[in-house]
Amino acid sequence: LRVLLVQSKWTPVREPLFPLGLIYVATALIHHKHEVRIDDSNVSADPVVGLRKLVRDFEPEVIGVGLRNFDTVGLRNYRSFAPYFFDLISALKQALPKSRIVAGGSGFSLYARQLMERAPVIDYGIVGEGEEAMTELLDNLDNPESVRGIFYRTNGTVNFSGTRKLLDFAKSPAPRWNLVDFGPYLQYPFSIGVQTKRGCPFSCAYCIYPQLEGNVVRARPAKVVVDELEKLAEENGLRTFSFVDSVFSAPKSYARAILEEMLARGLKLRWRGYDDLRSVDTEYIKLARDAGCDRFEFSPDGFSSSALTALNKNISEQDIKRAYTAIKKTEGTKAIFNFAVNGPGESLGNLVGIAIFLARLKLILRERATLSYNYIRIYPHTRIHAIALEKGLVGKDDDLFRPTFYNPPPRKYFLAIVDIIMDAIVTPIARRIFAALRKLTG
Ligand code: B12
Ligand code: SF4
Repeated sequence: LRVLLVQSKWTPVREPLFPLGLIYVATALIHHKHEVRIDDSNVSADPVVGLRKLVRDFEPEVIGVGLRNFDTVGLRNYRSFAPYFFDLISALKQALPKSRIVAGGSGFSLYARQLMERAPVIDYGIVGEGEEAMTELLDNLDNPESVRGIFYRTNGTVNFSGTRKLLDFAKSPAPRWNLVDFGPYLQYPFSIGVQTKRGCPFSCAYCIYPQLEGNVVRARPAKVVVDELEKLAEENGLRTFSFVDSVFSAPKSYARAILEEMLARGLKLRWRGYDDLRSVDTEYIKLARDAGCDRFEFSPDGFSSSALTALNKNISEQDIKRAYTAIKKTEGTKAIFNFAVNGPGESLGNLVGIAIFLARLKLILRERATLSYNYIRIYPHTRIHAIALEKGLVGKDDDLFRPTFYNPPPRKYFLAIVDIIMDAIVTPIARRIFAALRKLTG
């Protein structure tokens, strides 16, 4: 079949990202003899006109639309990208009414039923990994119920065919990178993603990554990953990239194997990825820095032991301090620390503790540390959802399609004032102080 895969739009609110998910799906489809084209609305000057022309010329029988970013997640400066998605699928259906529309991607997977119910132009929805589900669906367009992992319609009702087994990612073929022109993405540092493994074995209370990728780690051989990086650098001009694993540095032995191989081959690449606080010590930080890590990213989320326990983080305050000390001691490193405020197990005293720790961190590491805080998003079927239900913070009929955050009163009122003060006064003053310090110290 002729299949067009399109990435829904989120620019200019966020920068474009290389459509890695679409590349993986396309690779599987090409392997099964389908003819595939990819279009990313985020890098087109005029996505609607460009797509109309592509649809007219290529006449796809199936159009797969990827919704990666449903929204910006956080409560602060919240933006939804769903309107772009609804406009895009309607325009595509209008341009070629006889084509079948299949939706997929992480943003779609989180709200698959709700999106299917709100947008009748979507014929089928794929939840989670798309490679095998999409391949099987194309062979069974008239009996989608026989394919696992599919939302489909019968007489106007949305049905789900059941959860499917995870893909054997370790054996999946190398992505067909050249289906997409690297040119537009090379201008945006770290916008090209490389995936070493799928799955996260941890179960933090708010997190949906194990829902999206499973909780069993499925890793590709380290050598194969580094071969891919080397090839991308030589043939496609890759200079910076992101490891898009749910957590890059766990398991540590696997991350080390990749980093050591990168160093042994002398790859001069800069990269970013998410880190596991348990695995980080000075030795690991040095290795990652030498292998090109541009910035470490930690998400302790809580700080006190009561908050860390309630969030099921399985880390301690000591782990956070060890990571901070390792960064401090290792020259040429930068790190971002993400915290959640007003989560379960949090008290006003704890919040003051976080504020003192962060102030110290910033004063000592200065521009090497970026601090970020947000509120916990309640996604369906997570432990935080169960806690919020138990505490009466969400109703049992609330499908959470409208973004909902764990932010109970009375602290929510206090924090709303802190947010305003931070945005209007503290952040601009801190920026000026750091700019002045930068001038003074050259
Ligand atoms: C790594 C990552 C990042 C990195 C990306 C680096 C890079 N260069 O790519 C960084 C840190 C920059 C990032 C930023 C953001 N991210 Co992010 N990110 C991820 C993460 C961990 C992995 C994404 C990934 O590339 N996976 C690997 C690819 C291969 O998988 P995939 O895209 O899911 O594709 C598979 C399936 O979804 C499916 N599929 C995909 N497309 C399609 C299309 C069709 C038709 C079909 C059938 C199937 C299909 O098949 C693919 C192969 O199996 C996910 C969480 C997760 N574990 O999935 C969040 C995630 C995708 N991010 C998310 C968001 C929101 C963001 C931000 C908007 C956050 C913000 N506040 O700014 C920004 C947007 C940045 C931007 N410029 O667009 C959300 C999206 C859900 C939502 N609520 O919208 C997620 C799910 C995390 C979350 N917090 O909920 N992110
Ligand atoms: S927050 Fe990170 S470590 Fe925890 S479950 Fe999610 S991906 Fe895994």
